Amino acid sequence: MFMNQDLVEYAQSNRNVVDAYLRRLFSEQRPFMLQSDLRHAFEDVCRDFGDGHRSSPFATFVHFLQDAELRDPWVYFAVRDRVASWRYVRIHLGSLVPEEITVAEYLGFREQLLEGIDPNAEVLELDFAPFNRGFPRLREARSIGQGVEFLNRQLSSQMFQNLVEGQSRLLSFLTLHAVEGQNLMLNSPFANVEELRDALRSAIATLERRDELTPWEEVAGEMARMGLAPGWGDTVARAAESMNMLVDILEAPSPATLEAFLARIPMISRIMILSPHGYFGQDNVLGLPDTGGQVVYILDQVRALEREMRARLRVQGVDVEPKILIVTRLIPDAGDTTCNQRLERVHGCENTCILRVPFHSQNGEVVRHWISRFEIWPYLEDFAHHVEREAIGEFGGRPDLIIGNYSDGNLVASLISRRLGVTQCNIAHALEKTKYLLSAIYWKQHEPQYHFSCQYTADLIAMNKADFIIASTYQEIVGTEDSVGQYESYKSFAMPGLFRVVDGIDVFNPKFNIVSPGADEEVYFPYTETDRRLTSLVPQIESLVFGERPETDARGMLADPTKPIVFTMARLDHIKNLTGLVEWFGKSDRLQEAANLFVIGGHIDPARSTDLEEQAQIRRMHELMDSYGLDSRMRWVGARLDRNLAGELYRCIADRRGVFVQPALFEAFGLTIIEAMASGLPTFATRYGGPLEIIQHGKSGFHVNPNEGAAAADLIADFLERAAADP
Ligand code: UDP
Ligand code: LCN
Repeated sequence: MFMNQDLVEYAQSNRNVVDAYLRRLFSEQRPFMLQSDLRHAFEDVCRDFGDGHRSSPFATFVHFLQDAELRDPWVYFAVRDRVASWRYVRIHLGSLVPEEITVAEYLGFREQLLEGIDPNAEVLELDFAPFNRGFPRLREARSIGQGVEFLNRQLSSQMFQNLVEGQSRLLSFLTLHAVEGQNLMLNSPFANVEELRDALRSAIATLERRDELTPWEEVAGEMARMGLAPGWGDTVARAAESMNMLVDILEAPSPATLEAFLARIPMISRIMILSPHGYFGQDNVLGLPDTGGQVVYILDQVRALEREMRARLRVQGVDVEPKILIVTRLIPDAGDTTCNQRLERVHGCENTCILRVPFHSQNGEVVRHWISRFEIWPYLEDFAHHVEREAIGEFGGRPDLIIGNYSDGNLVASLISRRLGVTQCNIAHALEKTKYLLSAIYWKQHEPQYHFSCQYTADLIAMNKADFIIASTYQEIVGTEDSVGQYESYKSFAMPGLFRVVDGIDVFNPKFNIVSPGADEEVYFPYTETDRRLTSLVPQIESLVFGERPETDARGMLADPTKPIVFTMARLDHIKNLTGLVEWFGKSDRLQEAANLFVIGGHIDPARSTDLEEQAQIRRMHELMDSYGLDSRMRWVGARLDRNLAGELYRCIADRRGVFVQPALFEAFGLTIIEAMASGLPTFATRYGGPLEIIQHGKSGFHVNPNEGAAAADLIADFLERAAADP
């Protein structure tokens, strides 16, 4: 604990050190300082006052500082002494002793200092904590993200402590339970748990007399007379096993049996997945603005989900066909994509479709053109109404589960799931808040371009409304010891003039569950598995990389095709920092000596882009290629590759002893990283965000700091030089 007696005593008996530290901070003449600035300043003080102070309580305090606001004679500090644990402290230049303050006081000072908000003005303060009162929460930071296991333990211990109540709740749930109007598990109202237990005992005895593989249908009549409906299993052996589990739970519930039994109960057959923004399609869309990993993730997810739901329903003997609808926006002027089609079957699925619903302007007209994800907020409420109606029509009723994706999809999921009373799951993919430094406090500056006022409000509503949230990594929820998690950043923040959030989300809530995405092994497999390789695609890939086909949308022609290739591929937006990588390459003679650079992203002609940010990046890319004279050492292609071609491309780069670089300023997860790694490419990825958890630096790849381009270029050059000497 940082705010202990030791710290206060240290400050009292080392007033000169604390004074020197504060004065050192003030000497920068900045109202706001970040973690690295605060640590550097203390280094300077230790140089003057002696190394002994490095192990003092004050050093520990400084180590935990996240940021500071300064206005003579006060410094206000945000202190994060472990993941998800925040305190606020201020020190006066006169007293020099740290004193703890509330989060509201801290945020109030910040609003006043950075945005000139009158300290006496009325501020709308948001506190979500009371809504979770009484709901179980995790205690240990290391358990964050394992909500389901925790809830199963809670549920079984509650049942154990109050067996009678727990049993009767389970009984009424099993009595009411139905899927698509079909009664499952129990079909007669048992008067009490004793009666249920008796029925289960006789049913088990009956089932165990039959051959194990006898189908449920053959015993269904007899079971129905005992009060038991389908849902226990497709064969008598499986049904008896499920019934035995319930008998065990009614006797003494253990978390493992409860979890296994609940997992067997068929509950879900119709799922609606919402992903409004971007171009949601199966072909020719990846790499278009706002169209990347989320689309890949959902298409992979539905194939797996449909298969899994069908298998689970079958093995429980339930004759219901699962159905999934991916709901997105219909874009009439959809270019060469299928985003103008209302309904599209998903390849590789039997009963999964993309349903597209248009946006309407205020006068009710259909909006024809693509709209950036930052501009779509005004359309979403109307969109939600239309989606609700159309989806109910397609399903023939309500879905069992609604999954939102990204801020917009999660908001629409919140609106519809509230109206329909359906369970809601959120998947963030990327929360914009941590991508842009100080984006909440300076929201007004960003507002014309990004509308964070809408987005962060939507995020708060949706993350609090969701029944469960799937995160890709632990750091997405709570960051690391040094960096703040994406969800954690919603705990408390100020948007001056809009609202002040004193408790926006509880990351200890068991609604958080980590399920990391993967790369489809059919598409992304090691380059060494030669018999699976799609060799017919190689000529097309060679022409992409070496530019023999002039019609390709490309710039640059590699003069020495024998060199290894530094490869990168992403949507061409500012945060992806592809232009950053080009600049590192342009400035590094060593890297240019060791390799060629190959970039896939955006368009070469800015006139072909409809997105302002992409247009700016295209112009920047041309400027860099011109100013560093890169046309013979670098090739840049604006292409939408289909999945098989992309998979084979990574492997072809590996054949040529190349590497993959993901240079983003921040990356929420980063599917390209796992695709490259799965293909066998040595991978260098940003140290900000998900890649920190995907890659173990120096073992399974390398982290690069996107703000230190020269060091990143050296790291890559070192590797290529070593690999050249020792293939
Ligand atoms: N992608 C692609 N072509 C492109 C850019 C991206 O096929 O020009 C694919 C890439 O292979 C990956 C996804 O789009 O599957 C991007 O996902 P990632 O998580 O890396 O980034 P996002 O775009 O979601 O931020
Ligand atoms: C969006 C992103 O920006 C990526 O970091 C993720 O990998 C992708 O979605 C899939 O979740």
